[in-house]
Amino acid sequence: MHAKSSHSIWALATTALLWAFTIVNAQGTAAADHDAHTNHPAPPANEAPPKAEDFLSLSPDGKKVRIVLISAFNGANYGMNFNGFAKGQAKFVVPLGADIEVSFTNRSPVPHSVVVVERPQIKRLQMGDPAFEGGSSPNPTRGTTGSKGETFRFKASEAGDFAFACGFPSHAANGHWIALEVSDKAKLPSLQLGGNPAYTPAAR
Ligand SMILES: [Cu+2]
Repeated sequence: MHAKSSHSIWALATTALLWAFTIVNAQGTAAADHDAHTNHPAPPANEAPPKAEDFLSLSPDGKKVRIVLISAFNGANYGMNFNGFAKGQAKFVVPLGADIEVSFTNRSPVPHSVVVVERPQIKRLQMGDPAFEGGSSPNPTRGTTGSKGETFRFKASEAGDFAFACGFPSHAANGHWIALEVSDKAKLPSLQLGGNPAYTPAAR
């Protein structure tokens, strides 16, 4: 009797433990799913192909280069893209000395930002200070999830190979960057998207 009773208690305890484990496990799975969803959100509904003329223009007096950068433009590279491109597969060229105005928006709930850096910086986990004074969105390390947009301006005062990189830690190293060349030969800015011919806006 005594032995049987203790066996029953043991069986009950085991059952209770199994229940607890099942519940915890179910919650753990739900949490993991939630994390995966947060880290890799479904591609935004916008699957229209990117058009270069939407991202590059000249001010009416032709003196200012206007650049539009949109993070998570589509699902490319898990949303870690600018205008649908990652890993340097889009390239802006701007003339040396040009005044640049960048309008940045992020379509994702995952924070992103923009920092202009020298090309080798993209391999780092932290982007550090911008290569040109003013050349980043506010708080690039924290990034933004706001859809209202952020504007910043800088002068392309040195020729060379640069990048528009995301300043959120580890994003650039994971491909969240596109190329920026400051050219002492180019007279007009241009933008090449993937394998398409480079687009040059007409001076108006
Ligand atoms: Cu990013």
